[in-house]
Amino acid sequence: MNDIGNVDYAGLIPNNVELAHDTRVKHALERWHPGYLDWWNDMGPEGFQEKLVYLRTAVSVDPKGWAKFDYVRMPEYKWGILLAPAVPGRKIGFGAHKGEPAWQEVPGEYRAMLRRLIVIQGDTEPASVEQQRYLGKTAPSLYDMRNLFQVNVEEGRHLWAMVYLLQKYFGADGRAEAEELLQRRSGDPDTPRMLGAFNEKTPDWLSFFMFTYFTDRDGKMQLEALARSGFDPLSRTCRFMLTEEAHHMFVGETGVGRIVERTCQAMQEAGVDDANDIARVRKLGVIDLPTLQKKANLHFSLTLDLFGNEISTNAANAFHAGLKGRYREERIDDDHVLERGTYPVLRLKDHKIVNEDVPALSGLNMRLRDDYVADCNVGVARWNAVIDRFAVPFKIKLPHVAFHRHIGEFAEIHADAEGNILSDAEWQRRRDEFLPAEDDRAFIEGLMAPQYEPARFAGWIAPPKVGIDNKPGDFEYVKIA
Ligand code: BYC
Repeated sequence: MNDIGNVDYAGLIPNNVELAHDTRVKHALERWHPGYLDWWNDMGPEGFQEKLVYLRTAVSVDPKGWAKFDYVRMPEYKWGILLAPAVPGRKIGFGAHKGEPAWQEVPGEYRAMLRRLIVIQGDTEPASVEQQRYLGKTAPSLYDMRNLFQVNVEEGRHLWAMVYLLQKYFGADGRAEAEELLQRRSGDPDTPRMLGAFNEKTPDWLSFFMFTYFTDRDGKMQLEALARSGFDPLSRTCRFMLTEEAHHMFVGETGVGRIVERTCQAMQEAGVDDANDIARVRKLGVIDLPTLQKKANLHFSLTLDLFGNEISTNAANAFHAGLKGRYREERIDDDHVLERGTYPVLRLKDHKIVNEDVPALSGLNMRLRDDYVADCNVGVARWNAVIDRFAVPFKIKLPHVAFHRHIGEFAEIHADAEGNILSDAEWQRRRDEFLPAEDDRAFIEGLMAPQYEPARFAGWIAPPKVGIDNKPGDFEYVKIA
């Protein structure tokens, strides 16, 4: 066994779960592997599969040095099963079982609920790879292409992470679920992915950056909540996934930030002061800020739907059972049981949006969503700081939570970005003010020409401040030739 850190890196499936001694699960995973590769080849990045990509591979779970960078062909990426180290004597931190030892096996009474959470989490991972399938063909640089593929292979690894839990702890049902995770397809009318946002298209690179900024951040929040789980293998799995997830949000935040920077710079060079003079800005070959705002509105609102209903018995049950906690549960100063107490939630009452205190357990989806919105605003402030640096009078702003919703209380109304309720007719008339319209989409798609020369970037995006793994600006992140 070639042990790098605490990871068995020698076999087909690198792991730190002693797979070599767990023949049942090892065989189940080995049987699943060819189907996974078929899925990757059919639905993973289109083209470039034979190219060498400078990727990081997790080879350890040591927080100080877990990744190794090297050129790899994507189908040969070592998708492994890595759990964060066990915390000796870990106790369940919330719910009815608070203070009891964390479970190492699935508690029978919660089996169905736990399986559902793991399957939903697992389903999002391949879905995002499917959504991003065609982007390599229009990559604005080799640096960006490499980041896309990095995100893709890691989402693939996150699927492995959930499949491991299903196959190890859920027997025949788990194996069936693992198969189905390879069968569903993003956007397919007959076999769609489970959650709405994962059936949308990611047609261009602005969408990709918005997706990795907003939707991967839902991933962060949900993984943070599952990392508190009383089911210790899920907790440890999610804790390690979070280390990888950080890069995905970095790609999103810096991607949008670099587009903002390039737009402001082009405006400054051309002496265009009015950010709303869309026609003049577009003539410069950059993405105007109002269109960028509309894309943010779209991706933010689609992602809010992923937090479920305002009032949720599922969320209450999962917390009560000790399966899914809150964001940074251990830092919250309360009893961690929540049988008393309330949480303020925005609701629709008599066709008005009002704040209502609901039982804290029922409002857990909204508590996580509020934490999410606060986290989103941090990066938005950084984008605005770039705009300020160029003294352009424009501010990017997250829309109201009632805007453009398909799940929950606000699904039945239309609201503008400020949260004013609109009639159906008014919404139809003004929709294009808030969301990308056909001509916006066509303009952005028209900009998406590939730039595959090392050190070169498409004209609508600024280069990054630093390279990946501290590589110099002309580094060949993907060997295209
Ligand atoms: N679409 O009680 P409710 C990521 C269903 S992203 C369709 O409010 P709950 C990633 C719901 O299933 C993170 N259906 O639901 C990011 C329920 O149906 P059933 C993924 C929806 O359970 C980028 C019914 O409506 N992980 O990792 O409280 C790239 C009642 O709803 C939707 C997780 O989500 C929807 N949007 O909340 C790659 C964590 N919303 O069961 C990866 C696991 C609700 O009554 N999932 N419904 O038939 C959960 O914790 C929860 O299931 C949810 C929903 C937060 C999703």
